[in-house]
Amino acid sequence: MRQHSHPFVPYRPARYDQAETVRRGEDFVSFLDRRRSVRFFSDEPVPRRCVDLAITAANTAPSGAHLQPWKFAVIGDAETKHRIRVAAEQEERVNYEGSRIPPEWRAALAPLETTADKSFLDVVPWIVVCFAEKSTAMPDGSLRKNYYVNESVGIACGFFIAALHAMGLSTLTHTPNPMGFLTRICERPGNERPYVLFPIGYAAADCEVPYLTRKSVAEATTESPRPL
Ligand code: IYR
Repeated sequence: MRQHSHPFVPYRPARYDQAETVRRGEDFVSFLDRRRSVRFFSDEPVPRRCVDLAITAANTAPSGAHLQPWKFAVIGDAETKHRIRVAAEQEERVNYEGSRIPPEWRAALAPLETTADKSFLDVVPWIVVCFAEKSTAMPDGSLRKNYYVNESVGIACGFFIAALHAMGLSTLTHTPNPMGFLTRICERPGNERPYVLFPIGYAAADCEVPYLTRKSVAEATTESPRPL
């Protein structure tokens, strides 16, 4: 028997035969491959429960020392959504019309046809802002340092995005930088940094997305050791 200094419990993840293992992988890939980032949303209401479920999915993510260094600010009222839109568009106008986006970056974005117009922030039923906690305020008032914050929060956001997709909802990984306005509007403390903003809703009936293809497994793979 292993000896532990902290509580451990048995863990028996589902096991499938090889054919079933592959089949399930293929199903999961085809599910994920149907997800697209959306910029044209319907104003149709979405139950708050769906937002809570996406956050609960994010909470299942692995994190550095299991410190779960994230907080999700949920915004559903029209006035706050509008304040976020106005502030985001103000920053994005500087990005697009000023020189904060250098030419090379601008060229990379061109196929997406993104602009400073963020009207979807008024349209969607929900906006969720993920904050990364560099440290976490403990009940005794002390600050606990967190580890691998970016990695942890990035993975949690991936789970969040996948959960929305599973519910038939759409989102956009939106970063209207600099995002300090989100700290103020969401009234978050200084140990939290705005990480990503997610508009959430159903895709508009006439939604379009840029044509794109995804990297093949060969393009995304290198063999180690490299074959001769
Ligand atoms: N944050 C800006 C610019 C932007 C940057 C990247 I990288 C994108 O993939 C898309 C947009 C905006 O949201 O418009």
